[in-house]
Amino acid sequence: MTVQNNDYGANKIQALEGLEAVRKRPGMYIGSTDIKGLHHLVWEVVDNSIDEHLAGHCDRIDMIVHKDQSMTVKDNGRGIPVGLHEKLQKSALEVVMTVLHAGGKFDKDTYKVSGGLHGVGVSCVNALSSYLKAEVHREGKVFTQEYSQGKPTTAVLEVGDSSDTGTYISFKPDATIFETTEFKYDTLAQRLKELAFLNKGLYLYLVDEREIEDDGSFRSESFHSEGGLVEYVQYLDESRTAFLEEPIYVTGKKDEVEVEVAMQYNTGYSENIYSFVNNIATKEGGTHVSGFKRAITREFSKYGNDSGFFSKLKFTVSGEDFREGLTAVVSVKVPEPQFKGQTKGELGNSEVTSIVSQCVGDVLKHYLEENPKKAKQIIDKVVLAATAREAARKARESVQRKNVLAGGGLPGKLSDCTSKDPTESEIFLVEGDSAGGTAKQGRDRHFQAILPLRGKILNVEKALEHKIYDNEEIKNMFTALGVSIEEKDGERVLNLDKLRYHKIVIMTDADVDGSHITTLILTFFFRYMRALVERGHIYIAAPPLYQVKKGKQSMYCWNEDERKAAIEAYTQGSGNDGSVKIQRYKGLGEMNAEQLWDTTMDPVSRILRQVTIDDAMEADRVFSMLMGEEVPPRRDFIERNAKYAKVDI
Ligand code: 0RA
Repeated sequence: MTVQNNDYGANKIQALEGLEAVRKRPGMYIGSTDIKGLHHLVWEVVDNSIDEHLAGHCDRIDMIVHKDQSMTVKDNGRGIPVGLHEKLQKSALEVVMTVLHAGGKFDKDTYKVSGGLHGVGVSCVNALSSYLKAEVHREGKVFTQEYSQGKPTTAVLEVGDSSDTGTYISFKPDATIFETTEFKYDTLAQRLKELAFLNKGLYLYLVDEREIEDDGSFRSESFHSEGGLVEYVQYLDESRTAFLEEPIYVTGKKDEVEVEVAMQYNTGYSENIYSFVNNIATKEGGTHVSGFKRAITREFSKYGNDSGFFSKLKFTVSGEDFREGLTAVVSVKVPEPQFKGQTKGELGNSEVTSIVSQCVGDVLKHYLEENPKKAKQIIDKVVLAATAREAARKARESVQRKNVLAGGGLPGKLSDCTSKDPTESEIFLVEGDSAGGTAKQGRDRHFQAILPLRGKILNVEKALEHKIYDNEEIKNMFTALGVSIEEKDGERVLNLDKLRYHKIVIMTDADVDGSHITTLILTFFFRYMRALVERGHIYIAAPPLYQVKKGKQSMYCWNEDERKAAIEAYTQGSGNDGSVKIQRYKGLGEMNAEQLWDTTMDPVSRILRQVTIDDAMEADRVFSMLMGEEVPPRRDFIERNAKYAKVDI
């Protein structure tokens, strides 16, 4: 019999609790060392400043990206305490910056995130930075301390006087740890925008000293929202037509759980619920979203039944009928959140369901009583949704039945692979028959299938669900992929049990039309096959933009820098670039089968980008903006993005 020696484990953990542990296994603390992990450093610092805001001591945060890829985050909070930490006989500042998990020991009254990856403390950022400087304005003075890889290189120094308070953290991520150290403006801006909506009243500023505007100033943006979640919902729906004059707004608090919700109905058909726990997005929802849905179903059902609006219906109204054309943001603050699910993006605390349900239910009940006209309009819309769902079910079942009667055959246009093992099989969704033909010749038929998609795929923004099953291309996609939509407890679910390929690759031309088609296909996946995106089955192929040739040598290039480097490499020595030929690929059709295989399809040399739910969500937003009825936001979007857009619109 073996006896587990628990003491050994505990001691070992103790010994590893220094910042060395963070450097040894960075992934355990910040998730990864790729571009995502890099930005995680920023959010770790900003989280601390946001905590100061939540505690009522900070209304401004500045973020500055410097030319050398270092970053400064400034806040006007209380400033990290600098006094002596009795037990460790060091300045509290040094303790916060150099001892793992020390930050939380000082502050009370704020919502700390114990699950997920946030909340590991600013000392982790210090450990993973080749250089860090903390500057504290407090008690009328300015104090600084500098570090390298988490170790102090100076004492805590008093360097001057100050009439305000705050904390400035400047850090340079350690290039020996991170795969890339280049911060992305769009990633920073997008999250700051979200944080502004989630924390009304807070001023957030972003300055990027790496990019100079035409007038000589740095690229910069500010983010602020007085309306908070109400403005967030209005922003999310800016290209849709609102149903209610103002979004319905809910706030409440029970047992230390804070609830804040804004919701609006629009004339569209999709359901968009965005949820957050302690300012962190919960992509997979969880108990707070369940509570929200429960309240909607309960209150509207009761109202619809009591007022007799549902009495003539020949079928039942389901939960999702109440959420058609609903856009909502559900934000909760939970003292000790538990995160579940594959990506830890789902709230697990069971007590939160009834708290949210009660808060939202109270407000909804009141709203329906006070606004009978609006209530009737919403109920009419729900009845329409239920009717449409019934029609969609019939259309879907008819298509599925016809397919079974026809022998359950695969689409004629599909060139299937020979392998029957979904885990090794791939399907390329290719724009146009001619590129489809080239792909068919170029592929490895053992594991690669080709489905050409012809013409404009149905504009899913305006189509009612039952109409999409009339569309050949869409029917082909369902049958080729082997997925089906089924109903369980009145909710539509995507059945992936018979999924025929684990990699679904969208392959379009590297031009404007191609990127539109990609947006269109992504929008379709986002709305009707979301589970495929969530499980990471969707990819985008990246064909090269150029081939640079000299004699028998050639190089494929995916961007301008590579093109310049290739020309440089071929002209060196000869001083004669006349023999160098550059071919610009605009379409897949310009490559022959062998070239397409080498550059875009061969698993050894190709570049595939896995589509995240964020990408799909953004595609959906861009798509509804470009296709939607409201023209001004579309024009505004194009103008705002024209300068920085990577694809021109
Ligand atoms: C510990 C205690 C207090 C504030 C902070 C840390 C603090 C940390 C960071 C990190 C970035 N900005 C920050 N601002 C504050 C409370 C201080 C007090 O009670 O005065």
